[in-house]
Amino acid sequence: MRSYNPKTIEKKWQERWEREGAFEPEWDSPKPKKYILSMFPYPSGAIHMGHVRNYCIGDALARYYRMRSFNVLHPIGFDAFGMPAENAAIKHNTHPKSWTYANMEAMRKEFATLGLSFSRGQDLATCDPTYTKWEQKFFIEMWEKGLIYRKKALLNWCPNDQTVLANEQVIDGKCWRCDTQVVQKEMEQYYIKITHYADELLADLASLEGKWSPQVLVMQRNWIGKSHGLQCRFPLESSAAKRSGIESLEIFTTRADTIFGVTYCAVAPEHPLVKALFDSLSREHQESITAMQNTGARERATAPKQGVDLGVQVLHPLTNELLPVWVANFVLMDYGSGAVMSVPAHDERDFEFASLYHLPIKQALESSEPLPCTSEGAVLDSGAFHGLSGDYAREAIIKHCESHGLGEGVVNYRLRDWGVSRQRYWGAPIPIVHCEDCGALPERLENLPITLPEDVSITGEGNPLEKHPTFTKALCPKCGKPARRESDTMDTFMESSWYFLRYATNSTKWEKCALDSSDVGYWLQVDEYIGGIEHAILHLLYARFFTKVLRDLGYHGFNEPFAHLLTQGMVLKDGAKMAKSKGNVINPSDILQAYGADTARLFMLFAAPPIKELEWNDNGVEGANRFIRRLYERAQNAYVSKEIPAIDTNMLDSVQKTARKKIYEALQKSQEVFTKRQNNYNFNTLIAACMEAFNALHALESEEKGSRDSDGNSDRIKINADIWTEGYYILLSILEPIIPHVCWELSEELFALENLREIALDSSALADSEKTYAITINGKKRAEIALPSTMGKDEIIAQAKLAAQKWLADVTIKKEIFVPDKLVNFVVG
Ligand code: ANZ
Ligand code: ZN
Repeated sequence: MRSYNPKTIEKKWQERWEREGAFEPEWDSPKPKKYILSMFPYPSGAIHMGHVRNYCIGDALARYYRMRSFNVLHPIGFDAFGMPAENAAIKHNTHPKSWTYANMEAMRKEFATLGLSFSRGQDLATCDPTYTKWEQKFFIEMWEKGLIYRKKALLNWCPNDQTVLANEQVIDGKCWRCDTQVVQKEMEQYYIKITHYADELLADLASLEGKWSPQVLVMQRNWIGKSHGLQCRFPLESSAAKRSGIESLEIFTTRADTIFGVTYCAVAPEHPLVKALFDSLSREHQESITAMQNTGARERATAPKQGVDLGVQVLHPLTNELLPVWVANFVLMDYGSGAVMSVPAHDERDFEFASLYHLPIKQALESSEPLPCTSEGAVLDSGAFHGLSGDYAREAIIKHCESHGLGEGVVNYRLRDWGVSRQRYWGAPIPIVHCEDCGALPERLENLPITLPEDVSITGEGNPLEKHPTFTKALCPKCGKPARRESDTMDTFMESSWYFLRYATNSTKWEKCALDSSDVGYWLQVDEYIGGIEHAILHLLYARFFTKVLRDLGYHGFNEPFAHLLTQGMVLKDGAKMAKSKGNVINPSDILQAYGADTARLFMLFAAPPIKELEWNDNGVEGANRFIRRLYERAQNAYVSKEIPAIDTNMLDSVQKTARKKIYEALQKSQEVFTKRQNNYNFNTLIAACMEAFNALHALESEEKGSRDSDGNSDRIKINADIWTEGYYILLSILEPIIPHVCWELSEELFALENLREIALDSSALADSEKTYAITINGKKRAEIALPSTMGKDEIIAQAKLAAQKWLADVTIKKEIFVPDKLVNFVVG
């Protein structure tokens, strides 16, 4: 018996696929298409198990649809800009570019050893100037449409290194390199108006219902965070108004119904009122406020509550009570109006703050729970709103404020505009030129791409582009005078926001255009997008947004890029996410070395449904390997007929029927899993069905041996061989998307077929060969018999009488009730 040797088999097929360019899509094809996309990787240098899982899922889908004669686009590339390359450059004294390109090469080799059927001709690296060029053009087009603006923003700044720090580089409020306390510094930044599209981004989520995971839809909705509320003015008490030059404090609340419980107001540390009163505050208070301002927004969210009494009062707009105004670290300047009306009785944060600083707490809603009570309740005020609750109360109070000129009902979004500038080297340069006379202007299109100079040394101190001797030197696009080129680069989320459109443009056109609208129109939407849940918000929101912007810029005509989204679960080891720090990493290359790609692929898809977490299990890997080995080694039982035999089902006995039925059940399962997206592609059930079918073929074998010994029935042996052969053909076609190498090897050997084809479902094979009948007498169950499903009614009733003989002996049958496939009842007297 020959033995299974994955190394030779896999190498043979991988070389052949490579040589033949086997997975290139057709362009300008009349065929129906499928666009299957796994999220592209960052070129870290080596793939991890999360990648393997991601690509095995995508590859199974791509291969399935290719077999069904779809034109399939299944591209891969690299999200190649970003900070890790700079960090590696500092650490290993290399250049980000050479580090990145070397890593991409290494990872492409790994993809090949996994047997992934990528459309290699569409492979792209986002750091390539041909990619940068078009991204810069998009930037300019958005700028000209008024979708990009500059605004001062607070950035993490290390005073020692004189450099801007990314959030990840701030550790416990200190610089990651030198441990200096980080401060917030105001600097001009570039913003894209994603808020302009907030309503559309929210509304179109409805069209993704049932197609994207519900969890992701919820996260996107919350991130956009549309809320209806009251914007309302609390007038400053007159001496305070005089001192600050500010008439009133504008607040935003979603809980206008709680307005009679306001006991103080709170403002963000950056609020104009704080600026106006700053000099009048004590030294100690000034220092506390400065410390709050120097804490990044992310840290403030989790920091303990902190506040300072501003020493001024405002008037409650409905009751005219005097209320103190505090600065509070949890009030954000960039949400609502940067100020809140505080209702400690009905809001957790206000309650905590009031308890800390001994501020009054006033219940405003009926409640049986202890305070703070955040649920709805009837308004306790004795005035016009008394007894109203929830939306009724809010509506009535908003109406009242509107009619008295105190405030108005507003819609607020949590979504902020997208800050896209980074003070980093390894990114796409922002194509803006600063002229002393003409201001900030976009580069001329003929000067694109603006490429990165390579003669820089990456030290981690500042942005090397800023200090580069020639990079910053430019000519004003308008007046032609010497001007300064922008040294900021773009957020790398820009690149990942349109790569799926670029992939869908034939790469032969990449020099000439950004996107080809007819190519993109043919391939989009992406039929299945597969990736990690960690991209549920930013990447997926930016990609949706960019798609809408490019639509409005005339590049294409659709609204949403990803028809379906599959978020895969994490790969765990010993219950924890694989991580170097935990020492529980299983290296894909070790598994490939020991077992081969088919085993790795089978394990990945068998161990858990794609959306669930997958626990690594050495026994599971062994089991997957054993199944493939048996499949390979027993292939000789399929007596080669080179053709799929036609099987006369009338000739089959029940064991044969069962074997054939199991095979067709597996085929049916495969169609359900793949085409109906059953339970988000629960490949595990389909693989289990294949294993069961394979075992049923074995049952046939032992039965055959038995019969050969006794009467040497050669017809039976011929039929068994036919069932094996047909079974193999079907199993190979079902399993090809999952374990392609061994399936191609066997199908070449057994059938000498060019291609594995999909087989039509033979529904007659699926019918049960036997039916079980309950036999009841006067409704009481007495016996059960199994009968061939081909048996007719009269025969069945005769058999039933035989089986129930002893209960029927002394009685007369008054009536026979027959329920097909289920039951025979005798009514007796
Ligand atoms: C009074 C109140 C009473 C509130 C109550 C809540 C519960 P969403 O729903 O997320 O939009 N808020 C408003 N502006 C803020 C800012 N700049 N920084 C921090 N918090 C701010 O949140 C709206 C609620 O968040 C508002 O409603 C306000 O507190 C607070 F029982 O006003 B509320
Ligand atoms: Zn100029």
